Formats: sequence, C-alpha cells, structure tokens
Amino acid sequence: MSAVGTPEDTICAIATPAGEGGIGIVRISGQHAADIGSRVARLRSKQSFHTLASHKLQLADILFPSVPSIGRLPTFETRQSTDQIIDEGLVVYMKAPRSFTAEDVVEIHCHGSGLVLQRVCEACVAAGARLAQPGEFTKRAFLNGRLDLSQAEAVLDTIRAKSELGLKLAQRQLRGELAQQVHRLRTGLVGLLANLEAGIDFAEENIAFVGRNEMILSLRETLSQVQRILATAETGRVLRDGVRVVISGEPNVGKSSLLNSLLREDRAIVTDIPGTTRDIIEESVVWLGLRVTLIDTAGLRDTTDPVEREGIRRSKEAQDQADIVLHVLDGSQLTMNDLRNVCFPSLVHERLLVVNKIDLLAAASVESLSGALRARTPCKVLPISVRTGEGLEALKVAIRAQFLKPSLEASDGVVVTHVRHRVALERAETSLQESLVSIERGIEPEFVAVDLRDAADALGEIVGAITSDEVLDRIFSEFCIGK
Ligand SMILES: Nc1nc2c(ncn2[C@@H]2O[C@H](COP(=O)(O)OP(=O)(O)OP(=O)(O)O)[C@@H](O)[C@H]2O)c(=O)[nH]1
Ligand SMILES: [Mg+2]
Repeated sequence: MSAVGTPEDTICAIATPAGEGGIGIVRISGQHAADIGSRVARLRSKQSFHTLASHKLQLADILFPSVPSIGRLPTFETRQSTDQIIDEGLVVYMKAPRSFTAEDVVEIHCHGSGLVLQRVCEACVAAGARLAQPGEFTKRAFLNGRLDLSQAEAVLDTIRAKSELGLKLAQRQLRGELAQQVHRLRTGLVGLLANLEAGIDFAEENIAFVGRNEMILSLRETLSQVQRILATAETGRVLRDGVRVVISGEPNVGKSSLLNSLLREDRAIVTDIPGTTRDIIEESVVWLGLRVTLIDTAGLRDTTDPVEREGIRRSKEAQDQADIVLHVLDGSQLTMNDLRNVCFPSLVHERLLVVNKIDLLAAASVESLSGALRARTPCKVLPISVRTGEGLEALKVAIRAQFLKPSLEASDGVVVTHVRHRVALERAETSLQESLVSIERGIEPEFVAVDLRDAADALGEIVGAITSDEVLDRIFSEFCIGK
C-alpha cells in the first residue's frame, strides 16, 4: 500500500448518512481511483474504466473483486465467473483536477442500505483502497489547493447548519468571501513588512523606503478593518450555535405555559399547583433563521422539599449559562403597591421582563403596571398573555432583536463564525496595535517588523497559508468519515 496522505494512497468511504435511503454513495479518491473502480464496478456498456468520459453516469454491476491486486486487470470473462455481485448502481468517474479533492474520484451510487454500502466499501478496500479518516476528502481538497482552510471549515458548517441564516453564512464563507478579505489585508501587511525590512537592510545608506506617516496610516486602516470583521464574531457565534433562552421566575407565573406556547406543543406539564416543574426542560426551535433553545426551569422560592431544592439549584445553574433570561412575573398578582417594594437587584440588561396573565387585567392596569416596571428596571418590559396569545409575537421579535440586527440578512458583509478565526483576528489586532505604538514612539524598525510579521501570520492562519499539522488534524477530525 502507498504512503498515507500521498495521492497514490487512494481512500474510500461511505459519503451519505447512515441509515436507509433511496440511494447511498461510496466515494473513492486518489491516483488509483479508476483502477479500483474498474475492479468494483463492471460497466454494462462493457467499456473500460480508463477510457470513460469524465463526469458521466454509467450503469454498472457492483462486485466484490476476486482479483485484488492493482496492476493486473482481470479479463471480462474471468470476472464474470468469479466475482460476487453486491448490487447494481451508477458510477461516475471524475478526472483530476475537476473533482472535490482535485484528485481522480470515482463515486459509486447504489441502493441506500447500510449493509450494501458497507459491502461496497469492503470491496473497494479489497481492490486496494484504504478507508478514509474523518474529513480526509476535505483535507485533500485543502492540501491540493482546491479550498483554503476557511472554505474547508465552511464545508463542515454547510453540512451542520441548523438554520437558514447559518447556512447562508456558511455558503458565503465557502465562496471564499472571508478568505478574500483576509487575504487582501495580509497582502497589504506583507508589502509593508517588505518595505520596512528593506529599510532596515539599507538603514546605513539612509534610504527611507516607506514614510513613517504613510506606514501609520496604512496600519491604522488595516487595524480598523480587522476590528470591523472581529465585531461580527458575536453575531457569528449566535448564528452558528443558536441562543439559549432560560425561562425563570417564581412558581405558578406561567413559565411552562409560555414554553409550550412558544414551542407550539404540550412539552411541559402545566398545573395551577405552584412547584409543578422540578427538572430542566429543554427544546429547540428556529425563528426566522435563528435557532433558539428554550429552557423551562423550576420556579424560584424558599422550600424544604429536597427535590424542589435540587430543581432550583439547576434552574440557577441554567441561568448562568443562558444568553438571555426571560424573567416571568404574574401580572395578576402584582399590584401597584407591591411594585413600590419590589426591587430587581439581579436584573441586568440580558434579561427581558415578561409580565404574564394580562388577560386577567384591565387594559389601563396593564399600561400603568408596565410603565411602573420600566421606570424601575433597565430591562425591556413585555406584557403578554399565554392564554390569549397577546404579546407573544412581540416577545419573539424582542428575543431575536437582542442578538441579530435586521440588516444582517441583506448585508453582504462577512461574518466571523469560528472561534479559531476570532482568536486569530484578535491576535492580529493586538500585534497591529503594538506595532502602531512602537512606530509612534520611534522604536527601532526591527521591533515593529516582529509585530507586523506576527499580525500577518495570524491572518495567514485563517486561510491556512500558515498552519501546523496539529491545527489541521484538529480541524478535520471534527468532520465525519466520508466528508
Ligand atoms: N389567566 C391566565 N392563566 C395562565 C396564563 N399562563 C399560565 N396560566 C395558568 O397559570 C398556572 C400555572 O402555569 P404554569 O405554566 O404551570 O406555571 P409555572 O411558572 O411553570 O409554574 P411552576 O412550574 O410551578 O414553577 C396554570 O394554571 C396556567 O393555566 C395566562 O396567560 N393567563
Ligand atoms: Mg412549570
């Protein structure tokens, strides 16, 4: 067998999800793809695999090969007598470099049965292929220059996207929009660095290659662009992972009723007995492209019941991990008198104050109650009734608005969705800031050059111009086998 990772080392894997399906695909990539394909698939047209037109589907019998070794092609007659037919299917040969991996690729489309696909994979291995490691197809696409690293990561994002907006961003990244911006900034920096280094080399001859002010302007501009991209990281995280919304409040205010209503299903038990919910209940929904995980919790009160106490402990823990807390109050129980004594010490801006059961109040009381609450807390106050549905749409809009700007969908701007990219951009930001301080203080250009080099390297890491094997292994091991 050929050395791992070389193009002669030909890999195979099931490319479609596990389970039953109409069709399933086994993919083979590497220099011997056609050889292996010809051993595993007997074309009905009786054509030889090597003379096939690229990118054309061919009907074939899929076989377990009886003559495994590469190099000695069996004759048509000997194969017919000894090979075992696994399935019939379609095969397509995609000649290098016009394939996903930029290598020779053969795809075998057969019936979508786990057993059949497994057997086809075994047949490919018997014919000389090696089972692919997780993400190895995409890794090869990257190593062969088909994709940069940010695009390779976008392949994974596309596969995993949980919402339409997340998918849209993954597609933008896959098209290389982040890569282009980062590449442009990096090229600018490398140019400045070259100038600076030329200046250092020729310092004795007193030739200034790039003016100090010009350098400062240029670096400031680069810094502000890096910061502009970085500013999208929080939105990116939200779109990628969704948000966790914890519903909290005293017993019986209608937390579980609110959860059920937002999910449009009877997920949590609702009764008029305070202390009904003990455990954490968690479900996800997608609202206009944003994935929201709603978490219903036990009502907060002093109690001696050990089960309820554990529920309350978990409820507090959930609040700590929340992106936003909906603090629910029972509007029918709040009088203006009570309000004067209510204070909201722990209510900070990431909470929304939800006043429920307004169906039990007169419109005028709802107005005055909301007004009084708004005057007492920095939180947004939202009057609702789970019973009538009033205010629920406004609540959804308020939750979404807390995280996403309405202009986002329309914007063509790049959004940073990976922690790895954010960390690299932050490093570039720090190095650029340091280089600016150094230039402004008139520090030796050698030191400035070190910072510029570091900023350029940090940007290079995003697109994979600069990467270690360890980083690559970490990124691609997140993929599943066959991707
Ligand atoms: N009138 C009215 N009643 C409501 C409304 N929302 C909930 N309720 C009632 O309030 C009672 C308590 O509702 P739950 O959803 O169980 O309250 P909870 O906050 O989850 O209570 P615990 O789990 O005990 O903490 C039930 O009888 C609900 O039918 C509302 O908007 N209007
Ligand atoms: Mg409840």
